[in-house]
Amino acid sequence: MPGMVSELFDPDRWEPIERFDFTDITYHRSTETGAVRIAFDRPEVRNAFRPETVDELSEALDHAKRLTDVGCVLLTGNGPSPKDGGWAFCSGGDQRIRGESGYEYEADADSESPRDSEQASGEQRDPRDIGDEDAPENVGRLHILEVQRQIRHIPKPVVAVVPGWAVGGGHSLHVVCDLTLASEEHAKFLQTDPDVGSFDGGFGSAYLARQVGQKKAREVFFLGKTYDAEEAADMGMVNDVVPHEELADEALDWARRMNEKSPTAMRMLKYAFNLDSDGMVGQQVFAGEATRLAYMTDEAQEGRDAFNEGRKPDFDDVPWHY
Ligand code: S0N
Repeated sequence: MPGMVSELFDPDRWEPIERFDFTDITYHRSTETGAVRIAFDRPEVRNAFRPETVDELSEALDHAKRLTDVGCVLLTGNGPSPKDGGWAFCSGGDQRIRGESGYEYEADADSESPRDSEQASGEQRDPRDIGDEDAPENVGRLHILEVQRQIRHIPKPVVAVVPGWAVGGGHSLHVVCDLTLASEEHAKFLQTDPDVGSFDGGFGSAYLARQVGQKKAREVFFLGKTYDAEEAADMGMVNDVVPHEELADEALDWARRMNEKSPTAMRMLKYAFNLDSDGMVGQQVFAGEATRLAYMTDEAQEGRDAFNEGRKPDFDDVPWHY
């Protein structure tokens, strides 16, 4: 059906976020609850990502972070493939445009790509343009890792909604999400990194090992077995499995449930869960949140006011809590 976002998409429950003109993803907000839906939209290549895709994903996540009435991000893949009906969450880096040091932008500098014309009309910033004419146009990039960090640090849960293949860098993305919901019939989980000479030595492997244990994580990478949704749930890397037709409704239901909870408690919990696998960066993020809360107290405001008024702060009425 022309213009259809995905077979698993009810246009009555979502509205497009129109300030962006994305080509590789779709981006919607719920008409019912504080949730956004970000979906890979390259079903003909099992939703493989190219640098353009990663830029768009990054922009959408940054936007979703700033939506103060949104408490949940659903990350999924549109489908099925118009070529063969196959479903995918994401099949990782697009191997067709992998250069010598990473993934390369497809449009060359002279081409009139949609992004180039947007740039000319001033509609949308091109993330490649860093305002330096001497900068090389097409250096290989691995910036999906930056997106992984965005998913870790966005102060609201991100749910991987997996309608089909989650492979390679796409597998790592589901690993890094807070929760994973999978299609009973079509979801499949596979690590091909060592088949194509790449390796996610960060969250994709080490954090996976925290989820499924060392032996299983090594099996995922070293043997490259394919796991169906039930097997992935038994291993501990998938939270729940639902019939394919119910996947989108169940995901929105999860979003609604999480959106009803205390925003502060949810962000503090997310950062608390992250802390022991984020090292001092995790401590910094958690401490930043503690500082934000402290700033809201009379005590901190007295410190600010005293400085601005050129007097000594008066903390006499502040109890030393125990
Ligand atoms: C997904 C698989 C298992 C699906 O198999 P199936 O269902 O049999 O479909 P196919 O016929 O194989 O595929 C349908 C069409 O889609 C194309 N396609 C699929 N995946 C990709 C892809 N990743 N890139 C480009 N095209 C893809 C097929 O070619 C086919 O096209 P047509 O119809 O024209 O023939 C199966 O397709 C599969 O195994 N795909 C490859 C999966 C893979 O190896 N992905 C890359 C793994 N590596 C990464 O993702 C690295 C990511 C990364 O950036 C990174 C991150 C952290 C640290 C390092 C790195 C790093 O790159 O080094």
